[in-house]
Amino acid sequence: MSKNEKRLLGAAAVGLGALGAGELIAASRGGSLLDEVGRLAVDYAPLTVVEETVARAGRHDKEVTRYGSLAGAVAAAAGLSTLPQRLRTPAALALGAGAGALSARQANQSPAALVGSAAAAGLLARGLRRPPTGFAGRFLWAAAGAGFLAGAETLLRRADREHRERVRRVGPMGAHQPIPDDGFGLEQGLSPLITPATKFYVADVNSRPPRIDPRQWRLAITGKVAHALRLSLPELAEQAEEFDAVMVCVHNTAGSGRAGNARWLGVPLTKLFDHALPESGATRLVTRASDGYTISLPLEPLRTGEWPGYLVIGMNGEPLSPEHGFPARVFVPGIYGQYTGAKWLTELELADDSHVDYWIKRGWPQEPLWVRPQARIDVAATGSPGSGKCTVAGVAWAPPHGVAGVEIRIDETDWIPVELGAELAPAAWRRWRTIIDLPPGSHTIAARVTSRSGEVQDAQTRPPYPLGPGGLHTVTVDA
Ligand SMILES: Nc1nc2c(c(=O)[nH]1)N[C@H]1C(S)=C(S)[C@@H](COP(=O)(O)O)O[C@H]1N2
Ligand SMILES: [Mo]
Repeated sequence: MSKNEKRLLGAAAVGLGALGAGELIAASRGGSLLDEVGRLAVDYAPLTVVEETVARAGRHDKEVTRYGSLAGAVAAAAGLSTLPQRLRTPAALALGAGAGALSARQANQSPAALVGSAAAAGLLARGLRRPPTGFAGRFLWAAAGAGFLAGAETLLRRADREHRERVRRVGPMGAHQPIPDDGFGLEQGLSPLITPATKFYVADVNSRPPRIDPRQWRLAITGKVAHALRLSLPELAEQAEEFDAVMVCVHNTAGSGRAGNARWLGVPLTKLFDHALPESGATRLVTRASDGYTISLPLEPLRTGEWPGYLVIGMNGEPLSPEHGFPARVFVPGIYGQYTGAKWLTELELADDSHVDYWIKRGWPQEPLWVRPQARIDVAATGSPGSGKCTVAGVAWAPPHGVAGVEIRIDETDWIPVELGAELAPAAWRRWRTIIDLPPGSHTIAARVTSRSGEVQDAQTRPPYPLGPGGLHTVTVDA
């Protein structure tokens, strides 16, 4: 190893040690330096990088962000060691201060992470004055760092577990009626009619869900209203009703799993407006969350009920889980998750059109995007060898109007309609199935849905950005 390489490796070890120490200090106060760095990466990465990561990482995007941040921070530390010695200390401190200042701009920046980053920067500056060149020195820094990181992770998991317990103690949220049967039962491999919260996709800009204390929490309704309101969770629960709807991420390309169907408990937004009385200058409903995320929706269609929006506080008979936005979120069935309203809601602000949202700043269109109808093939299973029979089944959605029909096509021939399960609600997903005869050999099967408003699923493959994904889910089977 050359001297240079040794120095770089030594600096990387120092970086790991300093980061680990900072993370442990942050974690002991319930925060995380790495989560904060990950969040900065999400907030400041160019849109193309975000899109590419989401497309490639799929449902592992959070792990990718977390370990990517770790690698990035260690590489940055190693990079600092290439500076002349007298610049290293100020550069390390500037790095820590810069990261701290950027994350302090977040609404929910945790003082814990600031304390942790100050400690990490100080330690980094010290260690970089003379990075270890021998194996033992490097090993010591790196092993300490890894140990600290593992300790921090244990503390954070424990805090998350305790929070989950606190959420559970809030008690049931919903009528706990039995979920109606759509006539399909539990078909092997087919998605259930209602997606359990633990299987429901999670999409947000954070590494870990914020922990919000339900006893302290109040939903504030503010801005251009005659009556500003502050409502507790029990007060909201009194006015809530259940509804069934599919939630879909704008990144759900054909066949992927960023969609889930749930029985939600929510207060119709029209009821909240009746109490708060928006003033004439109010044109947008801004949903603000404790993670600094905001998304706004035009007020008029929500106020008239043309778009039936809800302040949601329950999912499948339980409080929202921490991942899915405990204690409250806004959801307008039929609008993509990114536009439908914030999880971990703190405030509903009635504002004018000057407000600019999180994703709009990043280049997404200003107005809400509506979910494009999609059919997904969950099962394409051939029967016993040579039987020629193949069961094809899946789910399809076309909120808010509902699914009128689903068809499949084998090897680019004609579209054939399939059997539909009973409809839970027009905004919910609907299951479908059929058994087809296939000659021996390899075949491709595609599915498409038609909405009750007459919209046929777009067959043209398109990326999620900028208007939502297009294309058909297609699978290959061997008969
Ligand atoms: N506060 C907050 N709300 C948010 C987001 C977020 O990053 N922060 N992500 C949105 C996106 S992109 C989607 S797809 C849905 C996902 O909700 P889920 O994780 O419960 O499936 O939440 C939306 N609400
Ligand atoms: Mo999303």
